[in-house]
Amino acid sequence: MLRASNGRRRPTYWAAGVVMALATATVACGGAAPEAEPVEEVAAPPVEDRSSVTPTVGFVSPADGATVSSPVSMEFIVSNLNISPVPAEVVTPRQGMGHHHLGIDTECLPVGEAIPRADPWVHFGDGSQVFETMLPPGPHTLTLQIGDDLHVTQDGLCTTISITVE
Ligand SMILES: [Cu+2]
Repeated sequence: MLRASNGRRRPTYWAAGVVMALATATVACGGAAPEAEPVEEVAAPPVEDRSSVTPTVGFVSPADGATVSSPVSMEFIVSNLNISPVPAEVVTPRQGMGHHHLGIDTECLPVGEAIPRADPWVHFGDGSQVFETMLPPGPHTLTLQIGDDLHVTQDGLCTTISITVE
């Protein structure tokens, strides 16, 4: 029996390398609304009850009516309020946060007004509570007023003292 070896090559069947594209596409079936992301409950900052806790601002020094020498050293204090540097970007002022403003020879501004960034006002947007400045001899009025992150004056947060520089 003669084997057919007449050079006829047997066809080689290569397994077709079919790459099955995994159907990762979870086809969005029309009508099926995407599941809503679970909303994390964020506790709202506690609203300060000002009926029992009233924020105040004042001078630690100099004392009202004091006679001092120049340069005049000042120290500010608040209670029931957080003194904080102003954030780089402010959209909404943070509740219960503020910074000092010193008005030299001027009175308290009305509530809800933006404190000017100009004389006679000095902003302490870095959150500092001490200051030293030269003042000419004679009587002076020093006004300390809190502004929020947008430098807007707040109800009840202003005080004025009188000093004499010798
Ligand atoms: Cu300010």
